[in-house]
Amino acid sequence: MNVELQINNSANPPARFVSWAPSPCRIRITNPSGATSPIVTVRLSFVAAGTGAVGFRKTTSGLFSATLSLSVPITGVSVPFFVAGRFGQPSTNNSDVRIDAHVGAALVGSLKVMVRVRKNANNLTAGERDRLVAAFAQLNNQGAGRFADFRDMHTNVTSPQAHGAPGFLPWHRAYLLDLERELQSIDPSVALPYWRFDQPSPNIFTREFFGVSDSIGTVQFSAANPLQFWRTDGVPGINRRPFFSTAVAPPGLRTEAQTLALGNAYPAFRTLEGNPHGSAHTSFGGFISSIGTAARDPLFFLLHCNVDRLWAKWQRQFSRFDPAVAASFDGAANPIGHNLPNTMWPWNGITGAPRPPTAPGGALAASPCVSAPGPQPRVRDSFDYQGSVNAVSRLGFDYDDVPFS
Ligand SMILES: [Cu+2]
Repeated sequence: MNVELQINNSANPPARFVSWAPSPCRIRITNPSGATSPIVTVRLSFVAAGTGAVGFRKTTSGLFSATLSLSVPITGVSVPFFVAGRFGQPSTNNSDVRIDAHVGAALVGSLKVMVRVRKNANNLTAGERDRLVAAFAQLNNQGAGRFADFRDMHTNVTSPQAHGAPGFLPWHRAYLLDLERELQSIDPSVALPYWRFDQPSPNIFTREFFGVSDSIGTVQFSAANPLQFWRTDGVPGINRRPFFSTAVAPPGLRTEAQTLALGNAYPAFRTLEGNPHGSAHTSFGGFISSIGTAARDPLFFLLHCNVDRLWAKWQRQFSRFDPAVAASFDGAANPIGHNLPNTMWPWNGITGAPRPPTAPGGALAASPCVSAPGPQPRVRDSFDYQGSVNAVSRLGFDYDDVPFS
């Protein structure tokens, strides 16, 4: 007997990535030989080859468990189930969890998955760190790669699409997701990590990772670090001048607890755009210190990943995943691109005032694992990132310290 397991309802190996949010999966019998009844009991379990661990459940609610028995008809009809990463036990390497299907003592199917979530960049393994910088460097490709589109999405001209209004958080969530999917198309084991700018993060500011600034702000890398070839706007290298000791956190930033205490309605929480977000940017001189050049520094994406994580934590704390709940957003009449039903530039391809004159990069990258937010996301499509309000809204990422709601 043989079964086929599909993760994220796909037979495609690139779809074999899970996070804390449940992945819809299915199983069917492809070869019924040896079956003694029209319905076979198949038992799912997993074997950990590394740090990753998963759980199973049969229905859209209820607890996950380490094993699951399913009644599967020999006709070949698919039976649904769900897999999720076990919170606190993400993978460090691709395919480090093997899911097995047994009928009695016989192994009838098996495949490998990764519990892939966004982690604190300060705590990555050397392997995770090296794969991330390699993917970033390849996306940049010494200035000739697709990274140029991401740089061009975030400039002084395009700034009103993304800043100073309620769409700040939804826009940057889509922006990070688009970049992360491009990194994953280079190396699917990579997830964008975050820089917890309210905590010391000495391991980020090393020559092996995001570099060490010299006295004039030129970022220095080790001989093995491919970020040494980084190039943007036709100019080699990164200029970044920390105004703080990189052994500690920058002073004067709201802590995570203070940020989450800004208020339970979005208009209050959104003031994080100034502090800690803006304060984290201006804790440096150089590219990352101003909107027009910030995206020339790859560290920018780790800074923003933490801003997005703070939003995710706030959403969880106050149940603000549903854009239809008033306090989840600021429903006033906002500029174009900052209202829930508005499509977001540049993915909508719209050019000409009040949108910017160009729309770099085309549609938002598709994922092998999830269908949302679609190629031309609206502001409202950024909210329900775990699909906890509506499963089809799941965006396919999670944070190591933000459980599924
Ligand atoms: Cu920005």
